[in-house]
Amino acid sequence: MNSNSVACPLDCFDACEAVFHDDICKGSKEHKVTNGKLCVNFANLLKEDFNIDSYIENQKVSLDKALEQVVEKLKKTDPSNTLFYRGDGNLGVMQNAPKTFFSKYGSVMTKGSLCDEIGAQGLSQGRGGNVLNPPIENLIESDVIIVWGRNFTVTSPHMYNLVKDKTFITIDPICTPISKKSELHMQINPKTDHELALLLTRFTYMEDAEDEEFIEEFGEGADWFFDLAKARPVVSYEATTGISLNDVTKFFEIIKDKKVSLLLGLGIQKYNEGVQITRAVDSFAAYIGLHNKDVGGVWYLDESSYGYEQQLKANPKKTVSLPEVDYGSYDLVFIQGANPVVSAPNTKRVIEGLENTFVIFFGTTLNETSKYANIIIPASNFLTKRDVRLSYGHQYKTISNAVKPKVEGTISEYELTQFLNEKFDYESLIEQEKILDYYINTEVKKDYRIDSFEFLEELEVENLYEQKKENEFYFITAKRKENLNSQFKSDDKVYLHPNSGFNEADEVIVSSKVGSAKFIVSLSEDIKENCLFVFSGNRKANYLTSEKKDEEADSAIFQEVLVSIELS
Ligand SMILES: Nc1nc2c(c(=O)[nH]1)N[C@H]1C(S)=C(S)[C@@H](COP(=O)(O)OP(=O)(O)OC[C@H]3O[C@@H](n4cnc5c(=O)[nH]c(N)nc54)[C@H](O)[C@@H]3O)O[C@H]1N2
Ligand SMILES: Nc1nc2c(c(=O)[nH]1)N[C@H]1C(S)=C(S)[C@@H](COP(=O)(O)OP(=O)(O)OC[C@H]3O[C@@H](n4cnc5c(=O)[nH]c(N)nc54)[C@H](O)[C@@H]3O)O[C@H]1N2
Ligand code: SF4
Ligand SMILES: [Mo]
Repeated sequence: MNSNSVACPLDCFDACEAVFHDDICKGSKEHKVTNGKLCVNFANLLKEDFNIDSYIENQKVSLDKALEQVVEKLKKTDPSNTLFYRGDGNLGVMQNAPKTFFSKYGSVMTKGSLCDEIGAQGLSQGRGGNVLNPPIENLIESDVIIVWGRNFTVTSPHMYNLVKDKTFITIDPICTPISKKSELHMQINPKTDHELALLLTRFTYMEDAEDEEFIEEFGEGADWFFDLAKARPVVSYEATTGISLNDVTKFFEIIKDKKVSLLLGLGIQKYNEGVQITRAVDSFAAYIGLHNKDVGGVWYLDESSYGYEQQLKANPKKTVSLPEVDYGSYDLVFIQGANPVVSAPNTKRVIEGLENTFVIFFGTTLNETSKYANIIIPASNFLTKRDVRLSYGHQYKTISNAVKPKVEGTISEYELTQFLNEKFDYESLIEQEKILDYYINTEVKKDYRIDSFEFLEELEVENLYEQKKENEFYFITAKRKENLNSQFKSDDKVYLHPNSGFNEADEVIVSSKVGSAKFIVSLSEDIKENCLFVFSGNRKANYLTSEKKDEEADSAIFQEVLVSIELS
């Protein structure tokens, strides 16, 4: 074990390892995925202007004073009227510590996610709970990689580096960097992936390409699924999905007799019926036989802590759906590692809520959300605290050492939890070393093979294309190379196709049923003509999105929205 290793704490598939030496961080050569290189976001993080000051009502105070105030406030408030809200600013396992205190204290907590939960449930339903990724070697050994609703080169640059010589097929409404490296780019209409899955299933049958062995041994309901696929004339899918039958034929030419991997991303699931849509896509994958193979398989965001006994376990008494959180309905809200003013849906509603409650913000930086905080507690930065980082992209874990002395006036998640436990006479946590040693020393056996597969038998999706008016656009958000969600300097423009009728640098007001906001236009051929594109982390994007949760997973549906544009 390298005592100079540092884990990148950012929410990213790669979970890279850096080595700290002479005040410099370099990409570890021993970590298979990192392979000696770090990315622009890691560089951004090293340059980050970390907050080291505590504040009460915008006045700088000592950390002791701020903590004293937190305790006093918590003691005076009815715990059942408080909310604990955690984001994904740092994915180390030690981030789970504060939640254990707030669960004992009795705060309401959140369920669902702003991220991957919809897709995870879609996969879980068909596979009897097993949503594990195959080992990365299965990907490396495959011939063809289908990238479906995933911005592969941007959101996992190191995993991409391991497979960059493969043949790619991309299914995405946007011309992404990976689509440009692909043999085939199916520029699909948003929220029609379930239809494409059915069309591909239909062709699989016509091409005699179904995996009879898998279906026979593990599958249930394959006939029903196939019935769904043939319920509509093949040509009718062309108009709705925007994918030509020629492209479908080409798809089968490319994958014929090849070892195939499928990388699924968030793009297919940010919708009200995202669970069903994901399950339709996974059912196609099962039909064609991608599961349970020695090479290839289906990858999504893995359950990174699978197989570990949770060392920092919280048992909340009451939970609320994350996207629908109504901050103003609580007397006190504790926010850790999050920036909901930018990252949660319906920004106007979030701000109004935060203005109407008492906010304690615990983060490494000041951000759009900390502006609404009554108390700010500065968290110690990643170079100054120990941690372990598990990955949702691959099977390797990364150990983070405290390679720099703690900055005076900051406090780690573990220390804050111990402090609060003591003040409330709660049992203290076990030693941090023991928690970390458990994660470091436990080898988890992950079996990605599924015992049974239940094909999707019914599909009920309200199509956005049926609601969309001539002058409206689909609203697409995807991650940006130089940002990690809302962290670091953002690009706040809207991107439109040159045929959209707008000009470069136009000032426009974009409106949805939820709200509206002003943006500057940038034109790009990469955007599908019927789409308006913004980067995730755009400071105004979520003025347009609805807080309504999806139909099954208590999660955000950032793309269940149509927008119109006018010159401002
Ligand atoms: N550089 C960088 N890396 C990151 C992040 C970051 O902010 N920056 N964030 C991290 C996080 S939190 C996560 S969850 C992961 C997410 O990683 P990804 O799953 O790659 O997430 P997105 O960038 O949202 O990519 C979604 C893709 O789906 C496409 N898409 C949109 N709508 C549809 C649709 O209806 N159908 C189809 N087929 N495609 C569609 C988009 O154009 C986009 O290319 O990335 C992680 N990695
Ligand atoms: N429209 C739209 N909205 C989206 C998305 C989208 O695709 N479209 N993507 C969604 C996704 S996938 C995600 S995961 C969310 C992410 O949204 P959030 O969970 O809000 O994460 P970040 O934007 O990264 O904000 C992280 C904050 O955490 C704090 N932080 C960083 N490190 C630490 C630490 O070590 N300790 C503590 N205490 N705090 C720390 C920093 O102050 C930082 O500002 O956004 C979602 N929002
Ligand atoms: S690729 Fe992801 S995990 Fe690796 S250094 Fe960059 S942000 Fe961190
Ligand atoms: Mo995410």
